Amino acid sequence: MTRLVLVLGDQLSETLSALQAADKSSDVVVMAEVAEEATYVQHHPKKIAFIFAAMRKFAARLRDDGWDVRYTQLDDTENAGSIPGELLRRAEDTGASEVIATQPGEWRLIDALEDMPLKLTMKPDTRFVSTQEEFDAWAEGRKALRMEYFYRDMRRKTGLLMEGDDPEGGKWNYDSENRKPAPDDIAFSGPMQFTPDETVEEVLDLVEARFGNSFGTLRPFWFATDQGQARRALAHFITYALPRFGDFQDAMMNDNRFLYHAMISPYLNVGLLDPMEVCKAAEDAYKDGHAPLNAVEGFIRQIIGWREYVRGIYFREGPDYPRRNALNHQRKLPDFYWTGETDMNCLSKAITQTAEEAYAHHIQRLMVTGNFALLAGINPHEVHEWYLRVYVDAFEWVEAPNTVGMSQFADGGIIASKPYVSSGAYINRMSDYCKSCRYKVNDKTGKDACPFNLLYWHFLDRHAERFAKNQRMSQIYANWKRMDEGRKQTILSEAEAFLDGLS
Ligand code: FAD
Ligand code: DLZ
Ligand code: SF4
Repeated sequence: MTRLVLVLGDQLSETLSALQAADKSSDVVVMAEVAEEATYVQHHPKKIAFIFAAMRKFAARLRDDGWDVRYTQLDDTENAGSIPGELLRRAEDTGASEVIATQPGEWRLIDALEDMPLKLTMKPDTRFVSTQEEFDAWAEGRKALRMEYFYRDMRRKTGLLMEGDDPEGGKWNYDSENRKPAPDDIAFSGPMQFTPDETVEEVLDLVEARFGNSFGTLRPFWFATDQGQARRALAHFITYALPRFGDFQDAMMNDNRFLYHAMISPYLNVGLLDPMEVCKAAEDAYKDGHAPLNAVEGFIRQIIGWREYVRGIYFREGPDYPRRNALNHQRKLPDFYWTGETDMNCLSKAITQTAEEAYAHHIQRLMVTGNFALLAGINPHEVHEWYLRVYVDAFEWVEAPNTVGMSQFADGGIIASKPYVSSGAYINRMSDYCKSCRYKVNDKTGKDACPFNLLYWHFLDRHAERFAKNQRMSQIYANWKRMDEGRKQTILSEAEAFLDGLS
């Protein structure tokens, strides 16, 4: 009896559990470009194009491999418009009454599949280092779910950078060596870029016609869209950027959008790259003497540490997680998040780059756009939707914990032990943004004062009850307490005036 095998746009791996559980000789693979997935938030056009192009190429690969693939393009007249709708239509065509799926990376779609009037076998997504059972067992009974301890377990489990039971080099974490400020220039030309082939060009035309008015520019489009290209992009990063990845991981520059970052998150998240393949390539670079330990450890930690950990949190915390708002922040997202039109150079640069590339690196997301939203008290759900829309690598399982938890502290401190907030001084130390800004980063008050300086104290003051007792913040609160009362009032009233101006 024929069964339907669902392959979603971020499940483009031959090792997918649904494919492994199916029978090539009798089952039918269903893949569909559908309006519901393309519009549940208004994604960046580059993101939609990346997913559709990679889906089309993966479908061709499965066909070459002998699978019967029923692929629906967005503009097919019979397109039912949603994943469950497409499965029902294909069930009618083929007489199938059963669907094999791999668990989607979003509660919304899990619920939609479970509500279908078809028998559903939902397999776990095995394209991760950790299973959810493992994560839950690790989390159970712990007072604090700190990533570092989970990461150590993942090192032990994978054997990556281990000397027997001990970490390579004697330390688990080399982060203290990874905080160098922006260098004068960067010796890496950026991620490998690919000229669109016929399949990609067709998708670009479709996306331009249907989603051309969304935030962000579609062309030039240079992402890898199949496994072979993604592997070349990875090899390019390992050869030319990994050795310096650690040193400048937190740096930001006016004229360099990628620094030594990998730009592989989209490829990992849709399944064109496997996390262990990526980490082993990095480990080999260390063993061959090509890249130093601080770089390789830092890079591997992002993948088997942070990436796995945020996924564990998303599925452990449940569907309400993206709606949490522990700090009761209610302000509307400022319009400049959609235009980049602000005198604050750091924000303008990060947002313009986001519009053009559908990419910004971690510190831009956390310490520029995220930091500002948190300091200004923007509603975290609006912030979450912005991040989910604008980045090519954004899928809820990874985006929501990073935004709602790490960046906006809206989960009340599950992920972050203290809020990631800073004044302009941090941005000035790590970037060259402030040199060309209309505001003065060293001015704490007055018409030229950097807004981050004003909002920083405003945030700390309005949330003093919650954070003053936090040991890691006691020094900052002591500084605030010591400050002259008149100066405090000036800072607070200038911050209020700035916030009023936002809306
Ligand atoms: P590199 O800096 O080169 O790092 C290598 C890899 O490590 C990345 O490709 C990624 O797979 C992984 N990684 C690094 N940090 C994280 C992290 N915190 N969580 C998960 N994986 C990580 N990452 C996404 O993949 N999708 C998102 O939607 C997303 N949203 C974010 C929202 C906010 C507010 C913040 C602060 C971070 C977010 N991140 C997200 C994490 C991180 O910013 C991106 O993974 C990274 O910028 C991707 O670029 P890269 O490949 O050049 O990363
Ligand atoms: C993000 C996305 C988009 C834009 N379009 C599709 C699509 O048309 N068909 C599809 O199967 N998947 C798409 N995706 C990815 C899904 O939204 C993703 O699988 C869920 O959000 C779960 O992570
Ligand atoms: Fe950003 Fe302030 Fe620096 Fe301007 S001065 S770039 S607003 S941190």
